Amino acid sequence: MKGAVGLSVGLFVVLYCAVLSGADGAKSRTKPNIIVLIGDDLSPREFPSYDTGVWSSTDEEPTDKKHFRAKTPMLDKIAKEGIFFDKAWATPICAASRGMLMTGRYATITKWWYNFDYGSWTDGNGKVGDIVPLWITSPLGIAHLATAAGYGTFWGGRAGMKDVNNLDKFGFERGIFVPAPQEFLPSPLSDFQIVGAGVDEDGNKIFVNKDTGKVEPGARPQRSYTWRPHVLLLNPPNEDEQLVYYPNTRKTKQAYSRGTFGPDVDMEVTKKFMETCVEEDTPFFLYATSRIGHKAYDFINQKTDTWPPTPNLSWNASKEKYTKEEPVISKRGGKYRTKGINNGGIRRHVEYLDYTIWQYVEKCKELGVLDNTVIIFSTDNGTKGYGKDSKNKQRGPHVPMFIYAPGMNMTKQGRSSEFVSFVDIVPTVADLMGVSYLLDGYELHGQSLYKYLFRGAKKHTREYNFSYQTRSTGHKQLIRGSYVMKDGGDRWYDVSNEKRDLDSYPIITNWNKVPKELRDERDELSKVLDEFDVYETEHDYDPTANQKRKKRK
Ligand SMILES: *[C@@H]1O[C@H](CO)[C@@H](O)[C@H](O)[C@H]1NC(C)=O
Ligand SMILES: *[C@@H]1O[C@H](CO)[C@@H](O)[C@H](O)[C@H]1NC(C)=O
Ligand SMILES: *[C@@H]1O[C@H](CO)[C@@H](O)[C@H](O)[C@H]1NC(C)=O
Ligand SMILES: *[C@@H]1O[C@H](CO)[C@@H](O)[C@H](O)[C@H]1NC(C)=O
Ligand SMILES: CC(=O)N[C@H]1CO[C@H](CO)[C@@H](O)[C@@H]1O
Repeated sequence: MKGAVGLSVGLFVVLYCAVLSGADGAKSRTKPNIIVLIGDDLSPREFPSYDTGVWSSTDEEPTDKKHFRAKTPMLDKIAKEGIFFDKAWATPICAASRGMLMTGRYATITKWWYNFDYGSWTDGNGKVGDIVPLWITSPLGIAHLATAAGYGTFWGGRAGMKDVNNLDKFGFERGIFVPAPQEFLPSPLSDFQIVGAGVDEDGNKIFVNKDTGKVEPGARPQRSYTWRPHVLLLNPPNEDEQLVYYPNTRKTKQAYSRGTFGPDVDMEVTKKFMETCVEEDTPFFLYATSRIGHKAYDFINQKTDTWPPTPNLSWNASKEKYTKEEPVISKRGGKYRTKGINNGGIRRHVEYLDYTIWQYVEKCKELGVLDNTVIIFSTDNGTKGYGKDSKNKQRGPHVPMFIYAPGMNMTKQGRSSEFVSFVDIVPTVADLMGVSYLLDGYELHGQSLYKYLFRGAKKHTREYNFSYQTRSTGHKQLIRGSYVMKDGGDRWYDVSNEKRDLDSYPIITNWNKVPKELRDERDELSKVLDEFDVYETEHDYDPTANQKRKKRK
């Protein structure tokens, strides 16, 4: 395992060392394996289990046409045998959501307010950075807890941490990043790329597709994360470097081609890690941050801002088995010929996530650990372009969430209308791993789902859901309670009756005409908004903050 983290805050060095040498460091097979899979930019309505009656067509417009609807046999099964939440909230944007998920804290502490809006910081040497790293604001992250609990930790997919030189500081033992963050030098391997090639006569920047040699009008620099992907491995076995480009072995080099699909590479490396953990009798924690669902440049059809093709899948219902076609992509005269792949679109991405979950389940079965594994599936924020205004109602922060733990006696099944937030994941996982005591005196915003999911508690204790939206145009807070919801446009809605589409809530214009409980809840929620309305005063990171937090309790 790679070593401890050099933290700038004295107290936390002490805490962290205590954690690493803690009593729970012992390996134990009784601890459940945990898989957290996060899809990218997909709203609940894209998942048939939610039965919203409406979903996205390929061109982002809402539709009820079956042709555009994803088929998700695995998630349909999980929705029945496990649990799925219809009021799960993240934030309207990926970096802020990932910050919440990895720390259990809101942006008031993480300082990860928005994709282009982070707190700045001063390190021990007085140097100021523009983006304070999460491992500074929140030194006890999800992987630190897992490591302390004796888990093997793996991070697969998209890092998105703005901190590529310090990926080790997040506490993961191994990882695979598809693609490597843009800040990295282009891979020396011939992955698909669009690169700058100087300027034209009028001084406009020219971009060239390296594979076709063609100039791409309106393009910007791109590295592929789907076909022939740009991949980095974190601490791969038998390598000295911390970050190594994939493919890195004779076998993987031979197999690497235009028909290599990023999520498949990701899965292959992840499965090896699962095998190693089981062989070593170590429980595993997988944090899989897929880019599936994110719109991108489609190198095969040379289209910008689309959901690129995926390998064809077919499902055999009686065998509960997916079969994937082996894709072949060849080039003739600047055009690609393909076999075994579809035309892309959002539904194909949702289906590939379903296939991904099926693969985890199958691998766990094969390794004999499925009855001791918890799978949590969600996404980072709503579908891109949904309403073309992520300030609109809950479209930004509202995400699907499924939890499946066959063999662990979940005391709840089916659809749940309890509130659940991304900040609840850290305390839930800590309970499952048996290390929640490490969080004593450490300020968290999340509340564990453990008693609700596994001990028969009637309700999850969260009374409302809260989220941020910040942009250069101003700081917005979104909140939803049992009766009312405020969106990023400062509009209030009556949400006392859930709508089938999870969206068409009536706006409240006259508070005198609504029942008293709505007004009362508005007043309660307004107090919470005030309490967290510290964007102006607590935007940046204060190096003494963690010490103060520790002392408070
Ligand atoms: C599914 O699997 C069963 C059992 O092996 C087989 O009989 C059936 O033909 C398969 N169905 C399809 C559609 O391939
Ligand atoms: C794979 O997808 C392509 C494009 O959608 C389609 O033409 C082909 O028939 C598919 N193959 C299978 C086996 O579904
Ligand atoms: C989700 O985040 C992406 C950026 O990652 C953004 O483009 C998209 O509009 C967001 N979706 C919603 C509904 O806010
Ligand atoms: C689940 O419940 C069964 C039957 O009540 C029991 O035998 C088993 O030990 C329980 N498993 C766990 C992990 O609690
Ligand atoms: C239900 C819920 O999330 N309650 C929390 C709301 O926020 C306050 C302030 O952080 C907490 O004290 C509550 O536990």
